[in-house]
Amino acid sequence: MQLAPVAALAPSRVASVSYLAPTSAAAVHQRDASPDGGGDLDKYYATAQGKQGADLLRALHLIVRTGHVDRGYAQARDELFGTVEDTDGDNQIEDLFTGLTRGPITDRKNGYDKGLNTEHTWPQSKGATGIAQSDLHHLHPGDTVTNEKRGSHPYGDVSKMTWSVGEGPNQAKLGIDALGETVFEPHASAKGDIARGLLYFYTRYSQSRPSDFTLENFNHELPTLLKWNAADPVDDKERARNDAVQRVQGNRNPYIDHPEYVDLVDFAHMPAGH
Ligand SMILES: [Ca+2]
Ligand SMILES: [Ca+2]
Repeated sequence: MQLAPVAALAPSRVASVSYLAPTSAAAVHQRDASPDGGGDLDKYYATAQGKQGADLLRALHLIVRTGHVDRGYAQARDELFGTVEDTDGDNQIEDLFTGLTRGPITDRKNGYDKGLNTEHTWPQSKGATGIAQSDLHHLHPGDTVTNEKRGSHPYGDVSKMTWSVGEGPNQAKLGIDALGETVFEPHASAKGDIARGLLYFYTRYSQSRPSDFTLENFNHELPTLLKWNAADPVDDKERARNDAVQRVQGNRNPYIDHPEYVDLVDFAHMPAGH
């Protein structure tokens, strides 16, 4: 697969073009310049064309598995803070939970020194282990204290708040949802990003499960994720991030490139335990 990275990564390097074969670098450049994706993305998703439901999910699973390289957890986090979360290159990094930025941050160490660590939106305790532990599509920098509050609770809409951080559009909350479950609710413009990351994670791993993989959180989150996906649509920053993740680990999040796939897969009607 020509989109797969071919060169070994140096930790914390910004020169991401060197991770790609020359033909792929050209293709990524072309995609950046073309909001509709162009022919390269069409090729990437060719085997998904015309499919829906479980057939589409299976096709997407095979697409995102192909060329996916495990760079290891340390290197993944270096890339997260060094390149993936800073696609505009201003060394300012956003806290996932509140959307507030911190900097200057150029690598994982700076980030940790400024009170950020690595949030697994699919918790490690629910199966984000092995290659999934270092899968950048579901990792984000998050405030260390807030990250502890989130723990491994599901994401969701809080009805009765018990803890919060940030003000107005930057507020993040812990509390009880309408079903009585303890959930964590981030600021509004993180909701779609988290939803698409978790839908990717399900697509990537539910058919080739890491050890300890469980749908415990996902089954509770799913109705909210579908709502959040619609309420917070894909923007240019999320598209640039998807390109950056591909440069590191060789695969893409289909729900960023093709938001309509979320409805076509019809997650809400997947067979139980699929
Ligand atoms: Ca930045
Ligand atoms: Ca967003």
